Amino acid sequence: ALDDVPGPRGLPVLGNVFDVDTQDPIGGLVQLAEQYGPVYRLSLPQGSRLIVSSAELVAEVCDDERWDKHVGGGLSNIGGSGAGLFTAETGDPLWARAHNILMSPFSLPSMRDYLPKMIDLAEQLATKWERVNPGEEVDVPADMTRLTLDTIALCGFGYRFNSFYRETPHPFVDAMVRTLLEAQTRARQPKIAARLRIRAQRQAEEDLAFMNGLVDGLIAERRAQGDTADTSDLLGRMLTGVDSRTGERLPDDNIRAQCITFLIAGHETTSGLLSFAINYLLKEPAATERAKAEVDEVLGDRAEPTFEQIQRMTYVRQVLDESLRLWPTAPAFTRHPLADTVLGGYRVPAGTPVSVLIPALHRDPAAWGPDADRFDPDHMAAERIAALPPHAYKPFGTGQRACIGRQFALQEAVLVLATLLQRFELIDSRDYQLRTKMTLTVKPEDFHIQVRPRGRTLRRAEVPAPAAASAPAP
Ligand code: FDE
Repeated sequence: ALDDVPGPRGLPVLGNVFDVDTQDPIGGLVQLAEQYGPVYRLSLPQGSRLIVSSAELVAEVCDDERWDKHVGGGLSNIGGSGAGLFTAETGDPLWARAHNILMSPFSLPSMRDYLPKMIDLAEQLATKWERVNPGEEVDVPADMTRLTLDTIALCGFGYRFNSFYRETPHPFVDAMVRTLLEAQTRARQPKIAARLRIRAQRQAEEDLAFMNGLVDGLIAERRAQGDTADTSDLLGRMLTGVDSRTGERLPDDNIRAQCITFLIAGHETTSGLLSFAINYLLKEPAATERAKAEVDEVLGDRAEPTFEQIQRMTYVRQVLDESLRLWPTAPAFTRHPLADTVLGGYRVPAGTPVSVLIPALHRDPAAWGPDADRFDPDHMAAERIAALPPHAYKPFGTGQRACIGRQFALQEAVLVLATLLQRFELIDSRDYQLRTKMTLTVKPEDFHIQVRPRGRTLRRAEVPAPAAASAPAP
């Protein structure tokens, strides 16, 4: 039974809350995995939860026939915003409808449509870094967050947060972060305490109303544009898309929930990915040289990479894949068995939450070799990946509930990392020692570098001459 699963012995009532380091919850959970093994149990105020980290056990819980995503913890507390893809139950008909409508706009071929917009934001970042005076530093995670938030909003629904022109976050971002932190706080508290958080509750309602209002405004504007409205971005595709199985469309309040979901799911994770990758490159000059050589060979002196060029930068992609191995920025996902089952020799009742602790899974020497803890993009070479046990690498979750934004995040990240390598020397001016911080997702903390332009002149795509200049008016 569950009680037999090893794990820290909790105090009555409080369970293991104090065994989980709240400053560095993921590091704490990884340590417990080293101590208790590939499956262990935490007793939390909400009940028991298992934590698994071996490829063998992860393969079990990834079986969509017998297991499903467990929507719980902080997520289910995001009250009111309806259920976007991330927070919906798999059995919710709106999850399936939205999933079917959104699969195509998030597929690899669709990434071509978003590339010009992604380039727009990559150029804003590069321009900012070009204008830094020698000796001044840039705040890597802060700028990556500006970049990724603005990118998903522009590609998603044609909105510009203009984060590179602001010192402090856009009010939408403040509202979003407060909403998510409040949801996490509530998840950690007994129900009574949550009910007493009246001020926080009022703030949460205001925040939600503000976020909904902004997105509703964008939807109303699109509808008002009628036939002339952009149908190529995510919002356009949601407003016009029908579920091919049922012929149904998405209701407006669900479209709104999806927009907010993309902002939340798409920006912190991708920002962390780019920040970790830069951290690792600073510490591995050989990998940096190889990545730079590839970028120079594929892009030469051409700004604005094409879709095909992005596909060809496979070593840059390996750098990112390897960063996601050592620091998957969404570091866990949770499943439950549909019926009573056996996992690792223990009986597990239906519905028990079982979390996959991805950083521990990704550092298993049985799968990755004796240097599993080392950053080496060769770990991600195609032939190494092909030889891995199934389910040994899961940075984007699993099965039908896997990350729908995977292609989006990877195209954006390859584009941005390549742009930076093409144009800058990245200088580890503080001899940065990686420290992570978990807010909504994991990111390097207090990470500043210097950048020095490589001083090359780049060719830009030819802009056709304006018609008036070539054809004088009659
Ligand atoms: C999802 C996701 C996941 C799973 C979770 C669970 O299972 O719970 C994961 C792990 C992830 N995701 C991860 C990631 C990383 C990165 C970099 C990302 N991600 C990115 C992105 C972007 C975008 C836009 C997104 N992303 C989105 C999303 C969504 C919507 C989702 C949900 C899906 C379903 O249907 O469920 C996810 N994502 Fe991610």
